[in-house]
Amino acid sequence: MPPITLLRFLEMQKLLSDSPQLLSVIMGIAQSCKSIAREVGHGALLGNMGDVGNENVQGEQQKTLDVMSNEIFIKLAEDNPNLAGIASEEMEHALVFSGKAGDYLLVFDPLDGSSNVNLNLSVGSIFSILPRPAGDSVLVEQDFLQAGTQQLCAGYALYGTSTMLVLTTGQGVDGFTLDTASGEFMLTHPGMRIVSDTQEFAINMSNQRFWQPPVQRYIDECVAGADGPRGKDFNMRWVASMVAEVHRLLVRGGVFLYPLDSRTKGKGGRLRLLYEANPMGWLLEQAGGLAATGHRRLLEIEPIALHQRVPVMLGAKEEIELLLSYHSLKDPTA
Ligand code: AFP
Repeated sequence: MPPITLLRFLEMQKLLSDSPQLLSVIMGIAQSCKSIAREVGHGALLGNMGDVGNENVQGEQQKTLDVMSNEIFIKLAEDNPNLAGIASEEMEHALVFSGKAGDYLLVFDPLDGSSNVNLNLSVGSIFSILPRPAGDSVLVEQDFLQAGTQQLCAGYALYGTSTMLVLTTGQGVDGFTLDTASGEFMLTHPGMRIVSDTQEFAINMSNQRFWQPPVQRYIDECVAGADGPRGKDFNMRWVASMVAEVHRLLVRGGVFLYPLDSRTKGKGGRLRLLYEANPMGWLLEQAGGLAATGHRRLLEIEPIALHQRVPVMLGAKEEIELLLSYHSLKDPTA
């Protein structure tokens, strides 16, 4: 089969005939991610690897490339008539384009894992397209607070050894690699599925003393390896870039955990629901995996705030189900 471009693939998914407006937003996101890939790749050459010297709404040091990536998405939204508003990790409030009658909202983390950017480790952009709520009322920030089940398209760009775009529109997960010669995203990973068996877990082990008992038990059993109850050895990875971790799950399986712990309990967790957990959670579900908080399905959470944080457990179905079973026990250590 001849190589297929992203546009041709989406046309084959009937997106063009069913909703050319949604297709134009997806293609706009792809174009924005190409621009971000270029800025990230030239960051050191253009002196853009530093911090801007202030914190973002998350209380995190904002990097120059965070701001540049955010501005690239804002430009996309300003230019695309189908986007009525956007919300970003880097902006305290949603940006509503009152003069526009667009049918879609875009929420995103413009440069996830940016604390890695000057280490030349993989970083990425995470995006999620939501429907503009029906009715002709003026769009307000509350309209962005939609459960993950409402997403129309979700995905990420991975700025790694190659630049990839991985997305779902609810018809499975497909991956595209940027051909820098043509500037086209080419279909290279059709029908990505997470393998059910796994020997790999991703968690920040330095937080172990803060974890709740169910997670302690699950990780202890993985670390116990072949001599323990799992009867096999496990490998551990932690890149501190969610996009890279999720991509690894889709390519070779495993679990990614950022659970609630005694430090983050007051804030609800570490990772953000709308533009990190929900898009990644939908991708994992579409690839045959599960996405949970420990007690419930991630995508069913009704958001109460734009930057709401949640515990995140993503990955192979059997592994997440085992974690959920430990969370349901009165004494998880039994
Ligand atoms: P940054 O975007 O601030 O680098 O945070 C990345 C992230 O949100 C997610 O991509 C990582 O999985 C997680 O944080 C890493 O958290 P720790 O730094 O606590 O390990």
